[in-house]
Amino acid sequence: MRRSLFFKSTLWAILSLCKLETFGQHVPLSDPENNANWILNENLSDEFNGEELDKTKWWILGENNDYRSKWKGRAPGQFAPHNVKVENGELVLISRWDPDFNYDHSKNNDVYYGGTKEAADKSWPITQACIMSESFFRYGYMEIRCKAADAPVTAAFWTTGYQSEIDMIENFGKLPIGNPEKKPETLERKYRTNLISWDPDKSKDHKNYKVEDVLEQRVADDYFVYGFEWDKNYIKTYFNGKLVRHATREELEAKNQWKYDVPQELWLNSEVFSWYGLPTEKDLAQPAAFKVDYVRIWQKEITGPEFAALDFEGPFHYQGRSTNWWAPKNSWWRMKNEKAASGEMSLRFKPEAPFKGAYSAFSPYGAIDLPAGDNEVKFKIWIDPETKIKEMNLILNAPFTKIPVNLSKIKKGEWVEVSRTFKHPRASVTGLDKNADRLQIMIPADQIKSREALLYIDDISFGKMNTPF
Ligand SMILES: [Ca+2]
Ligand SMILES: [Ca+2]
Repeated sequence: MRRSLFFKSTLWAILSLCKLETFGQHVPLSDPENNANWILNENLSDEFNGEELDKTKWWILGENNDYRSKWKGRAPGQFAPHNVKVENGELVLISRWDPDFNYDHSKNNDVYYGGTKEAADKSWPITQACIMSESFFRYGYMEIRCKAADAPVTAAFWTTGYQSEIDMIENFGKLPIGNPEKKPETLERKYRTNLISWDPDKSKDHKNYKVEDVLEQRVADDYFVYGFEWDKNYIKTYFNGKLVRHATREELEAKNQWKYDVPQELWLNSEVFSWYGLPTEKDLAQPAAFKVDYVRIWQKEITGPEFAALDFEGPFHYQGRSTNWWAPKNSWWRMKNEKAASGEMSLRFKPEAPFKGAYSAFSPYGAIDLPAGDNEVKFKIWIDPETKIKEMNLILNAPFTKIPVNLSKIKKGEWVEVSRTFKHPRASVTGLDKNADRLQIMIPADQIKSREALLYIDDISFGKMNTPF
């Protein structure tokens, strides 16, 4: 028995090694010789060959009723964790008719989850599935092998980053029974790719980049490999390894359609699109499955999961997750690549009159972890020569610590390093909710003494910080 056990475990070890070997040999279908020297980013790639979803890479939207303030789905469909499975070497994202689900009593795009515009009445009780990556990356070649659900739902593989979205695929499986919206049959064969700008300052007539290519087969008929190359100078799309589209940065910039130099995180999901027709109970008589054999992210050099968040180069990576800086639209704080003390990005403050209230940008809760006692904060600031601002504040949330910074004596028109010492009464409150520590950068409106204002902030650092960034 012992011998046979030894033999089995040796065989298992050899088989495992073979498997690793095979894994290491994956190359992009579009570049089988790997002439571009692609390196697989293991933080984001997944063969989905395990027993369950790898939670170090992914999180499930709605698990423990936590959506991390991201999105609950496109109503009436709501993302629900019981619709995410890993089985037979695949990620399976289910859409189902689900009248027993406890829908959120809120609206998305003016429609109640599980209901209609008028009522949260479970008249459209549809639950769906969504997972997101725990880390970000910047530039690369992304490939997915998948089969869309054979139902009136989407199969989407996409990314979001600061004010930007890349929909590598956003395909639609099947027209609803009876085709109430009278859509053409080709919809079921469309390979759709979009670049969406979320820039709050974009012009009203701004048009996003949206392209469609009609395939020979329906996207739900079989497994297909879709590829998207995101380079700093171009984008390319591929179908089963063959180039489909190529757009240069120059072409896209001419239409203000290039916003995609910031780190992105991955999404995999199914949604309902009411404008193509919502699924009915008959359409979802069987749960509909969007099946993903693998997602592979290659890069020419691996980026992330750590980015220089306090230098505004990307999201914070902390407690196993990644989150960006955040500022309300009317706060006028924006991350920009216009003027940087380091890297490419900095935080711009350019408010529009009339000035009122206070303007703040925020790190995520839990991303700042400082010890108790004496500490020092340093940052770089560039103030426009015409701008007069008396004071700004750096505010730590928990324990509450306000660090006023007098700006009136700072030399303008050049990057200046500012340093302030402060006393932190206790160690930062850790955690992920609103009780945890975070950094707020705040300028009260009454401190702005010129008709217009413009400044940039970069390279924030603390003398003592428990979590290295
Ligand atoms: Ca697989
Ligand atoms: Ca920077």
